[in-house]
Amino acid sequence: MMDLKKYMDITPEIAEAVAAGKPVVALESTILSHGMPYPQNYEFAKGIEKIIRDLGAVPATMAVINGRMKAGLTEEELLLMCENKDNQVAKLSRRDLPIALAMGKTGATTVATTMILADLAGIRVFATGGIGGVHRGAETTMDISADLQELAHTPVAVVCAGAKMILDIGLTLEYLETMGVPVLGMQTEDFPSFYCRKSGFKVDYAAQSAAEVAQIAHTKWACDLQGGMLIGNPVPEEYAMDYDYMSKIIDEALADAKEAGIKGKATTPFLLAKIVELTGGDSLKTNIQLAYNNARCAAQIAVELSKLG
Ligand code: PSU
Ligand code: MN
Repeated sequence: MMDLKKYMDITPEIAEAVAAGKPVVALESTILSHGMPYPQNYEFAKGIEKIIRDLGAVPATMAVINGRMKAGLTEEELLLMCENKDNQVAKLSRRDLPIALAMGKTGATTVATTMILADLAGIRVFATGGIGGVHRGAETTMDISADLQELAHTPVAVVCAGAKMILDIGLTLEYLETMGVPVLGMQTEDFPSFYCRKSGFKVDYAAQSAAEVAQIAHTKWACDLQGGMLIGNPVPEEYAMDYDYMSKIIDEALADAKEAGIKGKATTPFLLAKIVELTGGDSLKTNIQLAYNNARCAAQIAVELSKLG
C-alpha cells in the first residue's frame, strides 16, 4: 500500500467526513483552469462548492500543487487554478500525474485524474460538466480521452451533462459499453449532449431518482464489479441551447482547430474556448448552470449512498 500522506493532502474536514461515512462530492479543476475564462471560473468554483454544502455534503475540489495531490483547496489555491497566470497550471491526465508529483509541478486535474484522487481519498461521487471521450475522426487520430479508461477502472460515480458534440457521442458510448461502464440517465432515456438535453443516443437505464443511482452504485461495488459509473444529467430546460445552432458553432470550432493545427491535449481546451467566443459568452452561462445542476444531483447521490453504508 502506498503511503498516502507522503503524496497527498486531504483537508481535515474532508478526511473526517470520509472516515465518518458522510457525503462528500469531488470536483475537478481542469474545468476551471482550461475550461472557463477568469474571473467567471472563480465565481463558479465558489458557487459549486456552496451548492454542495447547502445540500449537506462536503465539496472536495482536486488539484496538484507543487507536486502534492490536494483534496480540498483553500481560497488562494482555488484562485491559483482559476487565474492560471502565464499558463503555469498544467492540464494533468493520468499519464502526467507521476511526472507532476515527482518533479514538484502544479496542475489541474481532468476527469480521469480527479477520479484517481477521489478514489485515493475514499470519495465515491464526483460532479463535473462534460467528460472527455472519443473525438470525431478518432479512427485516424486515435484521440480518445483517458477519461474513458478511468471510468473503466476507478470506482467513482461521475455526474455529467453528457458529452459535447465536439466528440463522437455514439463512439464514446460504444467505448464505454466495451469497457463495462454503466451509463445512466437522470430521468432521461436519451444521453444528453451538454448544451442540449438530447443526443439521439440511449442510456442503459433511466434512473428516476438519486436513490436509484446510489443503489446501483452500491450494488456494483458490493458485487466487486470494479470501475466507475457515468450519470448523464440533462441541462435544465431554461438553460438548454438550440441543437442546430450549437451543431453549427461546433463545426466552426472544429474547422478552426484543424486550420490552426491543434493536436493532442490542447484540443479540448482550444475547442472549449472557441465555443465560448463563437457564442458570445452564451455557452458559458449554460456551462455554469449545467455544472451547478450536476453538483446538486451528485450531492443527492452522495447523501443517498451514505445511507447505504
Ligand atoms: N469537456 C468539457 N469541459 C471540460 C473538459 C472536457 O465539456 O472542462 C475537460 C475535463 O477536465 C476533461 C478533459 O476531463 O477536458 C478532457 O480532456 P482530453 O479530451 O484531453 O482528455
Ligand atoms: Mn485527447
